[in-house]
Amino acid sequence: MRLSHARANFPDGFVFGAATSAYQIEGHALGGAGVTHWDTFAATPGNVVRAETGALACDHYTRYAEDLDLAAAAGLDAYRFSTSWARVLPEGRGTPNPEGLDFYDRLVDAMLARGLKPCATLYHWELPAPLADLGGWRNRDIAGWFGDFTEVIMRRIGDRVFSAAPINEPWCVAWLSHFLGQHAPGLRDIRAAARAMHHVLLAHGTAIARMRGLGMGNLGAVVNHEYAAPADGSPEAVAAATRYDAIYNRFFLGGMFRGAYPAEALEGLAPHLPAGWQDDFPTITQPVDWLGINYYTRKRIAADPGPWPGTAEVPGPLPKTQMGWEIYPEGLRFFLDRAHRDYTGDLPIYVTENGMANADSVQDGRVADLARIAYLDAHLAQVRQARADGVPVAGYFVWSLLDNYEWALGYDKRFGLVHVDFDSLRRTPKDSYHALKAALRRDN
Ligand code: IFM
Repeated sequence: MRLSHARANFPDGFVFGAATSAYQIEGHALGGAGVTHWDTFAATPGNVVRAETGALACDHYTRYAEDLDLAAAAGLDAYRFSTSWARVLPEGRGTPNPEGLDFYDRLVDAMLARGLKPCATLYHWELPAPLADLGGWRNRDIAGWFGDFTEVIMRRIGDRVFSAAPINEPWCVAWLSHFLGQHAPGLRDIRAAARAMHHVLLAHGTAIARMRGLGMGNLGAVVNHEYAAPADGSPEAVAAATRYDAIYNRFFLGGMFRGAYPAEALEGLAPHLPAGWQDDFPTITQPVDWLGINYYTRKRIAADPGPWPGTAEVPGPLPKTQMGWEIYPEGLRFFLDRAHRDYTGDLPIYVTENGMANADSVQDGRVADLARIAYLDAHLAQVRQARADGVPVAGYFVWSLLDNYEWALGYDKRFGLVHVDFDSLRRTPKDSYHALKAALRRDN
C-alpha cells in the first residue's frame, strides 16, 4: 500500500519530519539524569499501566545513531526531539549534568551529519522532582526556573538547532495533569489547573525572551488540538462543546497571540487564576516565528450536570485507533484554517505531531500497519487542502519515529513508523515507514 501523496505535491522547502520526546525514548536511568515527577507518578500504584517508567524506554540514549540513521534513510528533512530538563539539570536548578549537555551536543551534531534539521522542544513533560516538591507548574517561580534551564541548554546547542519551541502541548502540562489527573503530577484540582495553565504560558514567554537574548531565531510554540463536536444538536451540547474548545484549544492560542483568554474559559477559571494574571501578557505574547499544531482526533461532547466546566465525552461512531480515538482528518484542516485566520496570520504553521497508535506486531520480519498508512494519507490530504485554502503550512511531522513510552498507558500503544521490540530493543521499520520513504522520493 502506498501513500497517494508525493514530495512534489508540496512546495520546495516543505519540511517532512518525525517527532519524539526525551523521556519517551531515551532511557532516563542512563547518563546521570535526575528524578522526575513521571518517575514518582509511575511509582504510585494505579497511575501507569504496569507501573512502567521511561527508565530504559527505547535506549535511544545509547542507540541514537541507529535511530537517526533510520530517520535519514526515510528521506526525512527534520527530526523533532526534546531536551530533558532533569537530564540537563538533575535538581532542576543549579549545577548542570555534563553528561546530559554532552548528550544533546552529540545528538544535534549527529542530526546535522545526516542532513536532518534539529527541531528542539525544551520541555516535553519530565519535570525535575525537586521542582515538583516546590509546587511545579503551580508555582509562579517556574517561569524563572524554566528560563534558566532554557539558557543552560541553549547556550550549548542553540547555535545549531533549526528551530526551538519551549513547551510541548500546554494543555497536557496543565489541564490533563492538574485537572483530569491523568498525567504527572496527577492532581484533580481546578485552582492547581488554572495556575498551571497561566504559568505554562508565562514560562513559554520567558523562554522565548531568553532565547531571543541569546540571539536565536526560528522560535515557535507547539499546542495540541482536539476537535470538539457537540454530541447532538441541543443548545446544551453546543455550549458544552464550545467550553471544551475554549479550554483545550483557544486558551493557549488566545494567551500567546491575542493577550487574552477566551470568555468561555474565564467563566470557570478566573476565580482561580493568580492575582495580577492580566499583567503577564506582555511576557506571554512574546512574538514567535511559527506555530506548531499537534493533532490526532476529535471528541464528541455532551453537557454534564456536574460543576463547571460541565462537559462529558461520549463515544463517537467513527473508526478508532488503538487509543480508542476517533479518526477525523477534517479536524486537522479546521485547526490549520482557524489558527491562520484567527491567531497567526502569515506565520508559518507546522503540523508538529500527527499519527496513530496501532496494535502492531512483527510477522516474518514485516509490520503491516496499513491502518497507519491510511491515517497518514488522509491527514496529508487535509494539509494539502489547507494549503490550497491559503494556509501557510510549512511542514508535517509524524508522531512518532519509534514506538515508545506512551505515558500513563505504558508501552502498549504503538505510535512508531519503526517498531521497537521492548525486550530485545530491535528496531523494525513498519510498512508505513517504507510508504513514507517511497512518497518522499516520488515526484508524483
Ligand atoms: O505520546 C504523545 C506525545 O508525548 C505528545 N503528543 C501526543 C502523543 C500521543 O499521545
